[in-house]
Amino acid sequence: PTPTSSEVRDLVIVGAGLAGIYAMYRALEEGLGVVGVEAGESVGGTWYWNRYPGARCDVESVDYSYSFDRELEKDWRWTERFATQPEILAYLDHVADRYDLRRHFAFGRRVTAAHFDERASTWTVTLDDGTRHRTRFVMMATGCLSAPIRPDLPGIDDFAGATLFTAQWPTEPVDLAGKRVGLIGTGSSGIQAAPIIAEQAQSLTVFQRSANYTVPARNRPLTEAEQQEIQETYPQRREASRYAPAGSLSTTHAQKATEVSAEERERAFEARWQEGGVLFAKTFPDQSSDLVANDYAREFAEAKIRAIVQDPQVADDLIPKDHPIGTKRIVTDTGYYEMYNRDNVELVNLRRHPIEQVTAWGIKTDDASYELDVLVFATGFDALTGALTSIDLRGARGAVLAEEWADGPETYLGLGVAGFPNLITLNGPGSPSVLANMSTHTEQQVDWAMDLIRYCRAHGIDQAEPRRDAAEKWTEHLGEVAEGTLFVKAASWYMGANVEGKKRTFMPYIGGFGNYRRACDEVRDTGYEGYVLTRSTARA
Ligand code: NA7
Repeated sequence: PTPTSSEVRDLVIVGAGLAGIYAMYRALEEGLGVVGVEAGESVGGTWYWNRYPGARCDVESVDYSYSFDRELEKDWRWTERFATQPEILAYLDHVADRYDLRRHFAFGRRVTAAHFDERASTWTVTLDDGTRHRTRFVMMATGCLSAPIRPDLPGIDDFAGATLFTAQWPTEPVDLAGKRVGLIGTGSSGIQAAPIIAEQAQSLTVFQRSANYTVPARNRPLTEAEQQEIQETYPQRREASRYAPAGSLSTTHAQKATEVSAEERERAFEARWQEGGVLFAKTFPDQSSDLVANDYAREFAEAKIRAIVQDPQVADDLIPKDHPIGTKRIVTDTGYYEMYNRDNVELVNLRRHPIEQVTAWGIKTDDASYELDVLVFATGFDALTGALTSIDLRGARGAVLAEEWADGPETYLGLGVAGFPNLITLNGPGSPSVLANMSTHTEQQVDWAMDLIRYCRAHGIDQAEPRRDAAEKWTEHLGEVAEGTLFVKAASWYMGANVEGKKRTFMPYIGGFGNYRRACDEVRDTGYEGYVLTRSTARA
C-alpha cells in the first residue's frame, strides 16, 4: 500500500459516471487540487456496467447529455431518439477525452472508507489498494442505481451453467445462441433485455415475481431534419429544461383526466401510447395524485396488454396487481409484450409458483422444473443509499453514515448530511435525481456544489455542514410532498421496499426539478442558510 500522502487536496471525487465526469470538469475549471476514484476500468458509471442486450436510456438522447458546452453539443450527433448503452458510453468516453479528464481518475479502485478529522478539517479517503488521500471536500458521485442486488435464492451458488447480472454484464460478447436462458427480474433491465435474449437464445423463461407496467419506447433513428432542428433550438430547449418539472421538456393534457369525456381520455392516452416513452405516465396532470385518474390510465394500459398478448392467462399474469400505474418507474420497451407470443418464450408467475431451489441444472418452483444453461439476474439495486452506506463513512462527532441512515436517509437538499462536513452527495436520496433527467440534474447539483466550495475558499471557511434541524425539515418536506402522490402506495425501490430490512420511506424529492433548483438557489443566495460554516480563525 502507498503511504498516506501528506498533501491535502481540495477535492476527491468518487465515481466517473455522468456526475463524476462533470464534477471533474468543473473542479479543474475551478482550479481545484482534485483526484477522482472509479471502481470501473474506465469512465461511464451506469453505462459502463450495464452492458446487457437492449440497455437503453428512457430519456431522449438529445436531453440525456451535457449542456455545459455549446461546442460539445454541436459536435455530437445522437443517432436515435433513445440512445443505446454503447452510444451513451461512447459519448461519455468522448467527453472524458475531449476535456482530458481521464488522467485525473484512478480506475479499477474502490473507495472503502472516508473519515473526517474535525481538528484538521480534512477527510481521509481510503482506497481498496491502501492508497489514502487527504482532502478538504469529498464528492460522492457514486450513482443512485449502482449497488446491484444478488438475490438470496436457496441454492443460487449450485447452478452449473453461466450466471450473468445485467448490472455487471461482461465486456466481451456473450453468445446465447442455442442456450436455454432463465431471466429473473422484470424491472426496466429485465424488460429491456428479454426481447433481445428471446431472439438470440434457444428459449427464454422469464421468472416474474412482480409485473411492471411498460409502454412502447417507439425508438427510431433521428432524421436529418430532426438533427437540424435540434441543433437550431438546443439553447431554448436547454433553458426550458433547467426549470422543467422533470429536467426535460414534457407536457400534460390541459385538463385533468377526471374532467374530460371518456372519448377525450382515450384519445389522449392513445396519442401518448403511440408517441411512446415514459411520458405516458404524465398524460394527465392528476394521474399520479388521483387514484380515479390513475385507474383510467391503468385500464387503458391493461387493455393494450390483453390486446397484444395472445394467451389470456399470460396477459393476466403480465398485468400488475400491486401498484398504481407509474408509481414504480414506468418501463419503456421494444416488443416486450409481443415477445410472449413467441414459441420459445415462457412466463413463470412466481406469485403463483415460487422458486423453491436453484439447482445445478436450473430452477425448481413449487410445481415444475426448468432446465437452464444460463441464468440472467436483473434483480435491481440497493437504490439511492446502497453505494453510500456500503462505504465506511465517518463524519464529525462519531457520526457513521450507515447508522445515521438506518431509519431512512436524512439529507439537506439531497446534497449534504448533518454530521458530515464538506461531504457532498450527488444524485442521492433527498434529491429529485431518479425522477428527473439525470444530466440536467447532475449539472445543477455539481454547479451548486462548486459554488459552495468556491464560497468556502473565498471566505476562509474550512467546514460546511448542514444543520440537523435544516436536514430534518427538508426530509420532512420531502415526505409531505410524497404523501400527496400515489407513489407512496407502491413497494418500489424509491421506497426502499426492494431491499430486505431497509427502512420504507420515500427517498427522492418529488416536488419537481424546477422547484428543487429554486430551493437550492435560495440556499446559496442567502449565504447557505441551513449550513453551519466554520472559519479556522473562529476555531483558533
Ligand atoms: P428493478 O426495477 O428494481 O427490478 C428488479 C426486478 O427483479 C423486479 O422485477 C424484482 O421483483 C425482481 N427481483 C428481485 N429480487 C428477486 C428475487 N429474489 N426473485 C425474483 N425476482 C426478484 O431493477 P432494474 O434494474 O430493472 O431497474 C432499475 C432502474 O434502472 C429502473 O427503474 C430505471 O430507472 C433504470 P419485485 O418487483 O421485487 O417483486
